[in-house]
Amino acid sequence: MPESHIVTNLRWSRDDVAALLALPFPELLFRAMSVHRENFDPVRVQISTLLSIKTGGCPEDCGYCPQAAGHETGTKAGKLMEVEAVLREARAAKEKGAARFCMGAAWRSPKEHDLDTVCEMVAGVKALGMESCVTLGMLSGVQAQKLKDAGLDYYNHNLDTSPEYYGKVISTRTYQDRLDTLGAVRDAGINVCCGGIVGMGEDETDRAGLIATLASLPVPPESVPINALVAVEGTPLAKAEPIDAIEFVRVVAAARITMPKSYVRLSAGREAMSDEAQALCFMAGANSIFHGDKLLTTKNATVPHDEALFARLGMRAES
Ligand code: SAM
Ligand code: DTB
Ligand code: SF4
Repeated sequence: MPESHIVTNLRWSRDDVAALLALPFPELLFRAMSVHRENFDPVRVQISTLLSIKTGGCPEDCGYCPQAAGHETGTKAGKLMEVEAVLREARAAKEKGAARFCMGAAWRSPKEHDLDTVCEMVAGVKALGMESCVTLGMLSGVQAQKLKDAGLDYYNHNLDTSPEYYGKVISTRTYQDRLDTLGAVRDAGINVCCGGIVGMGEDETDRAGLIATLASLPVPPESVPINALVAVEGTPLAKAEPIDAIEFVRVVAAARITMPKSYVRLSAGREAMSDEAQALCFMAGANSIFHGDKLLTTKNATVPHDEALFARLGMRAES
């Protein structure tokens, strides 16, 4: 692999990424750490807070997701929250140090009147002086532009896994559908937040395929969430073998090396992860987390636990 790949954003092949993932661990970590400090302050972590603004009852069949209507997970389906209730949560998140407020809805794609309500939420979050992010499913170009006009900073839309493994996890939409929405978001001038999930029974080639696809998008995502599957009872992936912590760190390191200027978010799965594994992820270049006791429907690492971990590691929230 040419050295130049490490500092410039040339396209990455799956083989390039597979070669990174297979490096001796100290070598991989050293390269990831070097790229990280060339582009970021390695002790600073961007803090986002998540809120589920519309929970459950989703018509899609994503095999990992507790919110799919077809999975019996005990997740109660709700209506879209009121704007004021969402903004109360945003204010509380700001007081706890979050710089970005991310709102998630269990939709295949937003209906027009719901999108208008979400636009009000985005404008309200912006007015609080926070960055805004939403994840609402598939979007048309016109819908993306509406969100941009409301002041949206980031749109989260994950590719989740490799193009080849995708159909084993989700049947109600295609990889190309995902890429089309990412294109609409990019064209509207909104920052892209796009990553995936590991620990869904995929192999190393699939992990390489995911990272290579993300790094080879026309413009790499500004934010790359790497989720460890939260295996939820009642979903088809409930019994998936948990990902080995070292394998997980390798994926974080590969994301950092291939997308040097992107924020890499250590996303779902921190609750089940040891402090030592999280520390390795931060060393490997993860520089963003979800902070708060809940993700969308599942538990996150608790706020006091994160505060203690940051203190032990001498790390700080990005202001
Ligand atoms: N419905 C929209 C969509 O799928 O694009 C937005 C919400 S969806 C819950 C956001 C992302 O959460 C998914 O793309 C997936 O990557 C992640 N996710 C969902 N369930 C998860 C789980 N059990 N473990 C880890 N990540 C999960
Ligand atoms: C992302 O990549 N992970 C977040 C956020 N983007 C929307 C969601 C994680 C969800 C974990 C399962 C749940 O809490 O329902
Ligand atoms: Fe629906 Fe999103 Fe869950 Fe898939 S990941 S079932 S689209 S809420």
